[in-house]
Amino acid sequence: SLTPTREDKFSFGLWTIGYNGTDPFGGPTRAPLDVVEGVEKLSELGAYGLTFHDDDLFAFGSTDAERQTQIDRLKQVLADTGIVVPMVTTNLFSAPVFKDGGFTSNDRAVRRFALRKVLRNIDLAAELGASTFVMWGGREGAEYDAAKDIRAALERYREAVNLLGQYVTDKGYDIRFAIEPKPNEPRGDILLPTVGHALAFIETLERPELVGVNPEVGHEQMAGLNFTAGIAQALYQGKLFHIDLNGQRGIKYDQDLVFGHGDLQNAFSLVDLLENGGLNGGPAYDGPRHFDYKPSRTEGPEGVWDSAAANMRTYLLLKERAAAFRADPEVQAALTASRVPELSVPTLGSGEGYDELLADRSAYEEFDAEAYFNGKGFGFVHLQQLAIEHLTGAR
Ligand code: GLT
Ligand code: MN
Ligand code: MN
Ligand code: MN
Repeated sequence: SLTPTREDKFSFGLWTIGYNGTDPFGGPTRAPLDVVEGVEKLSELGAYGLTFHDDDLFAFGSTDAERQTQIDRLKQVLADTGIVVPMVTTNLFSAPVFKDGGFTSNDRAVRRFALRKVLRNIDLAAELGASTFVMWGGREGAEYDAAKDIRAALERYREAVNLLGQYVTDKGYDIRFAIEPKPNEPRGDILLPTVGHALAFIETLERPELVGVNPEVGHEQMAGLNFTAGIAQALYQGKLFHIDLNGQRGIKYDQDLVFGHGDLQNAFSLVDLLENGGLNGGPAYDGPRHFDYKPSRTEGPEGVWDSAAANMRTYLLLKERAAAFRADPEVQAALTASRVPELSVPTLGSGEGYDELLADRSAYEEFDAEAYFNGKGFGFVHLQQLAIEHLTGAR
């Protein structure tokens, strides 16, 4: 069905529906959104979850009493609506003190303050039952090569994440961390710029099992990368702890469009992967379908809710189209003709090593590569056209 339900696990950042339209060139186009109204609206639209930064809920510099009032108001509306908080994250980028980063600022006092801010917010995440803690390090980076010792910065990043892993372990919190890569913006270059960089970094940690990735569609596409392929690798490595869905059109500033309003073909293959798993099997994703988009600056308040609904509807449309794609016998035949299933067959036979391979004359001495190839193609274009026909509803 194209009507979102709680089972679809759609969640939204409070900063997404609450985005007031401010950009580097001009001020807000919309009034501030109150969290209670936001949660009520999401609930009406069929979402199941709300996520937030500390500073989305209570302004940076709030007193303890102000902070508690907002937490209580959130808890009440969660109880009233049944909306859950699957993920929480910390703002280490808006306050001017973080202009050179939080965990990796050259200024040690800032790094210590950043850690305290995160520890406090992890306690809140645990209190609200969140199981994922996202770390987007948008200010962790530099504009100038002379400004940052990258190896020292990575060492401080590592020190910070190790400390957080120690903390949740000692506290017995059921929380895992998800690093969100982004190549640039607001920094000229951001540390851990892509999914691949983050996956490599995670393996250097003291508790790698506690840390995965939260890839965002637009962030990988800003780096010219194929988002679906990056997600497939994250799934392959058991590291897709969370996901930020949105739309991006090419290599430019972070657009944060509605999901599917950017590269629609890649959105189709992404939903197919998340819902149906790999073409040859392999796990699908069962976490929150989290939208991290910005309602366009041209929109009034109704446009905020139109766009929130559009994210979910586009996802569900693509889910229907992907199911039809998989179920189509012609697609199945095309996949076989393209030898897609054959990639699951190990290259060596069981018990075979290099000795046996070297002894197999049919693999080399008697393998006539030209005769074998004989001009034959893989038929990928036909297969892709079938995908397009399903995507456009022609089949
Ligand atoms: C910020 C960023 C997003 C991150 C959020 C989590 S904050 O809006 O642009 O991509 O997911 O910190
Ligand atoms: Mn973005
Ligand atoms: Mn963003
Ligand atoms: Mn994001």
